[in-house]
Amino acid sequence: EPSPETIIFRSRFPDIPINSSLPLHAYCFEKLVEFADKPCLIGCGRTDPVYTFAETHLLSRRAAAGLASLGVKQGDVILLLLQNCPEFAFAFISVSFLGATATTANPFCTPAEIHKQFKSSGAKLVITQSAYVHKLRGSEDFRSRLTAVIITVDDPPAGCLPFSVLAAADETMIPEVSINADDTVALPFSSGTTGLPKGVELTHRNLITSIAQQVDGENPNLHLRSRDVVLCLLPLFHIYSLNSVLLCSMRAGAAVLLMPKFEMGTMLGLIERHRVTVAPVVPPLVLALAKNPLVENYDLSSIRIVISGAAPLGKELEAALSGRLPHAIIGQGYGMTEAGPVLSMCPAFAKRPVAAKSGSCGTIVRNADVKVIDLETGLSLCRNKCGEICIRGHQVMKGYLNDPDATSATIDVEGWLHTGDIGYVDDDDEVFIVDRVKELIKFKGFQVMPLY
Ligand code: AYL
Repeated sequence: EPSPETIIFRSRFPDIPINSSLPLHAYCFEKLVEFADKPCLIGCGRTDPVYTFAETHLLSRRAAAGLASLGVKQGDVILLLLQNCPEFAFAFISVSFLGATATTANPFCTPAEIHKQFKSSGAKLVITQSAYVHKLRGSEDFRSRLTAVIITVDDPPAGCLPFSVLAAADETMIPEVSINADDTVALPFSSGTTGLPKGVELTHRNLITSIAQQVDGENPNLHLRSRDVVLCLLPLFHIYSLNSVLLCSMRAGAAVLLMPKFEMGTMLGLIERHRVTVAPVVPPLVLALAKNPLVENYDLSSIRIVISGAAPLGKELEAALSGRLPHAIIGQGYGMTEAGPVLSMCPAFAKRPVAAKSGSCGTIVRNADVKVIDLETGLSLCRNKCGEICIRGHQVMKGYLNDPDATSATIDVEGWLHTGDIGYVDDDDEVFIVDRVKELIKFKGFQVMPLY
């Protein structure tokens, strides 16, 4: 009996050429000459330091040379345990230069959770803040790993090195490495559809493809311009912010405003002061922006795009925020760490915008296939029928680190990533999520590590 044809859905925008043979840092800074003197990173603190694209590139190269002088080699893993700060960006890009891998962890995790990630990722070196060093040293096992160096971005406690050892290195001393597009550059942790947190191997090719699917081409799905100021409030240790905020902005020449933690008044003041134009958020932040009376005291008229992702956004909430920000386009992105992460994005964010329906997660990203399968039979379903969403493309993770069983349970032999999300694709190629079959625990849009 011949098996029925698979029903495949595509973006409502045409495919684009994507050159994913570059290393990630080279792709992100491909237009360095054009953007050199433009702001790339804006820190916040007493002074709001600004780093241009040229300075960001230089400090990342110095960090790469500094890490190399501390013994970090191609293929090594370093752990970033940081709130949002410019050093996060320097360190992440430096890892790409070295052909190494960055595993990113939430500094609010417990010492046991952090230790578990440290161990299973095989990290050799940690970049963190002095306030979190006790979380690393609390563990007996960590102490016994003599190779682990700890660097802090602020004043280092005894036995740790300051970030200035990296920032002061000679950028011409970066070792020459030959980076393969399928080498892992980022290793975020996710529970996926099955059980405990696992390292998600995202390669240079995966991330370049995902960034390109969002911001490249003559009609980018997410149109970031070099005069945009993008709010980076969501934590960079999570792939949503790392990819869609930091890396997409770098590629597009936009400035990123880095906020280390959420505080409503501080955020509103920064949006007003820096004329933030793009605000990537999660639904609880949409709620705060829509309902908090403090908002009335600030001028938020610079915001032209609000992206909500990582959890469902109710129609009423979307409408409430729209009432408060009448000039802004409010829409959703739908992602999953393992999917590189973006599966769909609001078409109203495009350079040539197309209105999206309220409640939709946007159109499928370009250069990717989506199918919706029946949970019982596994057969693909037609439009407007609910089933499990599956995606295929070069943005999908290489696999779970050292876990071939979990990988093959998530990515099938034909390359389809099974999301564990239930939804459908409508007549206009818009994706709607209605439910979840996996046991992923989310709080305020972010995964909660289950107890081991
Ligand atoms: P993870 N609506 C409903 N559920 C969502 C949405 C959404 N818009 N986005 C994500 N989810 C759920 O790995 C869904 O269950 O990555 C999905 O399988 O922490 C799960 O969250 C994945 O959780 C963007 C926009 C990234 C969003 C993201 C989300 C990354 C969340 C980049 O541009």
